Amino acid sequence: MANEYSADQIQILEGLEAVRKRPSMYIGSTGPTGLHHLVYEIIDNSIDEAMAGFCDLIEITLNQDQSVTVTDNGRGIPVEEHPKANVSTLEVVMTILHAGGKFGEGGYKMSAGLHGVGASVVNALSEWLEVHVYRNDGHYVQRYERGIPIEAVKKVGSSDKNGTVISFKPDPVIFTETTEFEYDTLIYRIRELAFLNKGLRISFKDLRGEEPKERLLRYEGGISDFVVYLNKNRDPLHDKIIYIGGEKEKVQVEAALQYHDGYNETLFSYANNVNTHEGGSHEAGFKTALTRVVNDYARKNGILKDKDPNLQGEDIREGLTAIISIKIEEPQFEGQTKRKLGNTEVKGIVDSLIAEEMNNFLQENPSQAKKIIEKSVTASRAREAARKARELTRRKNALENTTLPGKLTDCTSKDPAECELYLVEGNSAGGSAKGGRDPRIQAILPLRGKILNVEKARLDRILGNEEIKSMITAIGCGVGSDFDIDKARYRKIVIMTDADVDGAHIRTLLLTFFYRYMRPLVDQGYVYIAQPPLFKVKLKKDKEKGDFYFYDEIEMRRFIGGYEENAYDKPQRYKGLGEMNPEQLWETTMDPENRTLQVVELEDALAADEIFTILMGDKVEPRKEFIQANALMAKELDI
Ligand code: 0RA
Repeated sequence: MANEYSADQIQILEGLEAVRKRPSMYIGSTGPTGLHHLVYEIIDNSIDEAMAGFCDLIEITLNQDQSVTVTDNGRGIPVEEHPKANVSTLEVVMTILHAGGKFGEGGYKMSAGLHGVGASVVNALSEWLEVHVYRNDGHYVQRYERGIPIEAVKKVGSSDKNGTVISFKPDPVIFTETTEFEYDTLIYRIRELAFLNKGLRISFKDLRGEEPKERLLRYEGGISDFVVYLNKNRDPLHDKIIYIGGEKEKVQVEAALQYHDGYNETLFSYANNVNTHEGGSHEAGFKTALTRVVNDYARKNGILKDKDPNLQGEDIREGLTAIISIKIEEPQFEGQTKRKLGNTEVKGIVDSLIAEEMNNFLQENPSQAKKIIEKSVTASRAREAARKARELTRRKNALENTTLPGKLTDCTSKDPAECELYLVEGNSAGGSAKGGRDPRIQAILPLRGKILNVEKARLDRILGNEEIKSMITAIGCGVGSDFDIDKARYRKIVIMTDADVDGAHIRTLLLTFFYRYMRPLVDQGYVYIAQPPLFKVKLKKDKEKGDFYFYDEIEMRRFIGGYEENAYDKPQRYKGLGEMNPEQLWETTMDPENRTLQVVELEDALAADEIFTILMGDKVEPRKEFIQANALMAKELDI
């Protein structure tokens, strides 16, 4: 060996280099989202082992040194010499790209992970990573630094248990923004995995704070428990969760559903534990089956008469909370965010399973069937009313020959890729924004007062609201099922509200609206939140004379701490955007060269749904609890 690298080692080094050079290609980003993907990637391997039936406990621990440990009681990654590579299979799995599951014998389901890139990518992006394998009565270890093995796999003792323990510390050289894991982000995904894998125990420990936190998640009811969880702040129309499960042509299908008395549809679909929020063949199969079966039942039982038109899918899904989860050997993920299931054969499989079971349910539970169908009929009437209302405005608009709302100050460019729409709270701030903007690419739409709470209203009422109407016409992509993102007139939609309680409230209302009715805008990162400064400090003294802006109090105090007290005027706290003149607003908040915009990321649909139903729904108790549990937010939100 001496100083020469073998062909295998060269392959490893080249692979590592590729990953470290372009980490985003493998994990999406090097921001917080990418950082958390590292953990999901490692957990997914253990989940695969559980899906194969060899593991029933996974433990995830956030350690004090910012590393994380994932333990499972599966078979243990094979440590025996790899038939081709001359080294331990463990080393191959941990160092060669895409080597994850190919080395097992059958049954081992790969690529539960979205990126499906495997442990070697996590290894390459970690300052260090250590694996312990318990298998064949032995305890084996290997350690790596930035993906490179420090020594060969070593047996360090004997053991009577089986399993794999992987600890790693993300490399700060790669994750320059942050290497700190967020408890809330991780617990949502972990809970989701526990729901999706019935009976699996997943423990989550956080040892970083003064008081260690620990939770054990295990749902014997699987996705039925998931529906109970999602509906806990809603009022169900029927007690029993409808559960459907079956397998056909090696595709496992599960669905759970329950109606509530609200108006929103909450449908989460999964393929191999990946949230397919762009939908796909499983979702299509589910929807067609549900629509057909409910219509057939309604006709046979005289609820729909011959002359009545069919109920539409969206009517039947009003107030529906449903999970559909399928497991398939070779999932094809497509779409803009690779979150759409492509496997065409799945549609028919899901359709036939759902149709049969759903039909049985309706036959066996006539009183629940009646409630569900009555609700759909009401929804259908409301939809018809909304359609008429929309038609009327369209006609009116055509007459007046102004399709765009009068309050909109549009930009001159017509290229959506460079256009930005600022949704601004109140007229006075709207005035400053108009004066300060770049009129070529920045449009301003002032919103007066509070917009309607869309969580509590049906689409027809929502569409009657002036503020919402003007927003929809300005953006140009329609709404709800008519929504078409390709018609967006702006690529950035920026919410600019005051940094106070009312501002936070309006922001939440707008986000709820986008989330519920213009979801692709959020999924594709079109929605932003402007970050106006909170403080201004004016330095009086000679050289450094001028205005300085700060976005939080700590930053501002640190700054004035560096000066004599008489060197500056009393710091000014901006209570509203209206207090800033156009130049100041431009300089601090709107100038693309200087501003910071926060992109709204709701990758976690589960978390978003929960927060919106709590904050915007009817029930007061959960809202109080939420606010108490999130004391910091309570200062911001007036609800
Ligand atoms: C390949 C083959 C076998 C197990 C595994 C991979 C495996 C990988 C991971 C990753 C985390 N935990 C894991 N547990 C198991 C099966 C080898 C055999 O036949 O025993």
